[in-house]
Amino acid sequence: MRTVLITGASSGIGEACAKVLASESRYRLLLCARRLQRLHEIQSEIQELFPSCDVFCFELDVRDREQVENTFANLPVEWRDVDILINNAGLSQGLDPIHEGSTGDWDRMIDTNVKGLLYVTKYAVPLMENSPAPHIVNLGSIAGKEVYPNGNVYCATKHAVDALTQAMRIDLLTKGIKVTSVDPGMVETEFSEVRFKGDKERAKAVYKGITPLSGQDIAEIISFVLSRPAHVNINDLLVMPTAQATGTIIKRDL
Ligand code: NDP
Ligand code: 8X3
Repeated sequence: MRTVLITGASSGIGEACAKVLASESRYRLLLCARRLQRLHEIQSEIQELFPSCDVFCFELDVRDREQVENTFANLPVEWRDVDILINNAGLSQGLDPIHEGSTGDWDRMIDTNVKGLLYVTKYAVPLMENSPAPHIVNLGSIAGKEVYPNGNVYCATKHAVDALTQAMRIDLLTKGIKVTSVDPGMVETEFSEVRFKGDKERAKAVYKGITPLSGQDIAEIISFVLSRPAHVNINDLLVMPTAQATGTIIKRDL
């Protein structure tokens, strides 16, 4: 059994990863996010479908450095060895030109997507010391490869994730930790609702006239990445809906 720690497991890609990996009977799951109630609901669904899958849920705000350090140091003793970290927690806030952007939005994105990922990685790597096959998967984005209009700070955070993935691959090489970046284009999750602060209509319009990726699509790719033999690492995997050529060139059937 390999133990997988998934951040941001309460919805979207993180939730789908939990469910896909649970279905494979070779993983036990450490699930965290801020919404503990949602995690417990997901845990119940998983345990109904896959009763032999061990799941432990805990509340975590990745922006809170002390909470990350203390929570990881005080995990139940049977959960202190981690094989796989999926650095998935992340968000976008707003879509405004840079001179009109909200500094609060900028702080939330930088604190979550960059500093949160750093805190989680720093305090999770020691939990991977005993793993025979340690692996970190970071959720990057097409926004970490290109910049699109009004995407400014979100794109900057995902470019930072791209740089950190490369840096981790170098720094963690001697520890034998594989590091992979999975970089999706448009995936229909709660992402756009969060970006547009609960405006469901605006969020829905983002995916109008295309078949976007689903959390399940990304989870299946992550499952494939994790199942490669010991000598194979997928460094970077960019995946788009067929209808999306670049961050902004999209063919919509309207
Ligand atoms: P969702 O909004 O559906 O899920 C985001 C998850 O991140 C939630 O579980 C949320 O949990 C968690 N999260 C947000 N802030 C925090 C925090 N401070 N501490 C802990 N957990 C947090 O979006 P996605 O599933 O789409 O996003 C997952 C990742 O994929 C993100 O990193 C995103 O940038 C990336 N991505 C998404 C794409 C898309 O088009 N959807 C494309 C490319 C990359 P909670 O609110 O309970 O804390
Ligand atoms: C999320 C995808 O295109 O909104 O990272 O940047 S996009």
